[in-house]
Amino acid sequence: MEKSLQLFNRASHSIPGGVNSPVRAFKGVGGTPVFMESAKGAYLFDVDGNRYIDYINSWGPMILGHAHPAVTDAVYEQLLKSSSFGAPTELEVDMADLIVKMVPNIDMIRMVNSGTEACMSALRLARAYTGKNKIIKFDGCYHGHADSFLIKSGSGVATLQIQHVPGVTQTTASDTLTANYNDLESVKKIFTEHPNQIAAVFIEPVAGNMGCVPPIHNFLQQLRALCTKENALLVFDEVMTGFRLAPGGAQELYNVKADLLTFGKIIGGGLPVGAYAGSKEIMEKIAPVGNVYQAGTLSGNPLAMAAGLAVLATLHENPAIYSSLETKTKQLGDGLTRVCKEQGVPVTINRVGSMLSVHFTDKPVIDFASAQAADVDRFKKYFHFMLRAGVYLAPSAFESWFICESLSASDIEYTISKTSEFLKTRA
Ligand code: KE4
Repeated sequence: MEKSLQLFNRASHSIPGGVNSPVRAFKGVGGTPVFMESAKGAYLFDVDGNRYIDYINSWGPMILGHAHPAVTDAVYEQLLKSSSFGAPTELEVDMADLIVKMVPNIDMIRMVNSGTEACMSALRLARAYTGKNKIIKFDGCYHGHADSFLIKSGSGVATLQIQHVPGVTQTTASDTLTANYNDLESVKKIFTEHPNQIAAVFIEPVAGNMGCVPPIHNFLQQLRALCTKENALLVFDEVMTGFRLAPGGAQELYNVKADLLTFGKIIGGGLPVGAYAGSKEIMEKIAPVGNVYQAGTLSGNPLAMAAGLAVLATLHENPAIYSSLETKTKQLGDGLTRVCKEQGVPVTINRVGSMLSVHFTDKPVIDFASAQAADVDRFKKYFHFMLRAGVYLAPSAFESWFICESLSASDIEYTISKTSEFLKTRA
């Protein structure tokens, strides 16, 4: 028996589902998860010595590729000085200053330990700042696993088809209202039905948790105007898009200013980091300046700051990385579209920057319903065909792929040719 399967069987006795995060369990595609041993650049190596071209990149953080020397050197050097102090460090100030410089429209930022914590904290802050309780999120968007966001969520909640997450009380759920992505009228309707009750609208400015679903023309701009008119905060969840779509994330790419932003993934360089940011006026409601309490033993952890700073500094000093990522991702998307067309297989490829997803449907995928309407069974077969071919895709039709800077033209061509082989099987 291969070592991955042995480890999975062992893990299943002491870890729920054998994994520490449900999306890793392959429930969205069937089979059992592959256990990884190491990674370098664009490649993963599993415990049985198999190599994979990696299109997950730890669900986004590894934008420079795995084990990038700038990151490994920085973390190793910091580790020798100890891994945590529980006291402020210069690294945290450098990190905050760099992010404030790179991201438009923010004065202050607070570090936490995950995207979930960032969104949970931004929610508490939005409620405190506005004095209102309800929020609007979008079907298929995922903002981490805090109770208030586990309503019609994407990512693993969608993959596992969990309609109502037990443990989330009806009281909590009643304060979260859901609209349809790219459908401004559905948002307006909620505001009309709940006058002066909405604290904030949370959105993934490019959705990555129902596959990659971009905003349609002007949607974000109109949402911005609506939130301003309704005195609700607009919160861009940039845990995925931050520092990936542009140095200044989706705010820069779409030239739309949110009131609060959440970050994660890339800013930790693969170590556990989240953050939330906004104007001085809003952020100084947070303790110890204001009374909105939020805390964390390992928030701003020096190892995580060292890793995150190494990645952000590399991106900041080499903006050409973004055009390189765009070129690679476009080459991949165009190639996949071409081979599907050659084989007469309907496909919609959604792509923004270095986020991409493949939907086997001839219809546009602009929201959660249209993502769900695609041929998910064909995606499952595609996933396993590519895995056997040494290509590691997102193990769910409701996830985005992430391209890293280490990905080579031959990796991309290999991915396209193996996709063509899969399509010829008529699976
Ligand atoms: P974390 O708590 O997983 O660090 O971040 C939550 C989160 C918040 N906002 C967005 C837009 C996100 O995509 C995420 C987490 N993304 C998933 C992948 N779709 C993480 C993978 C997992 O759950 O293991």
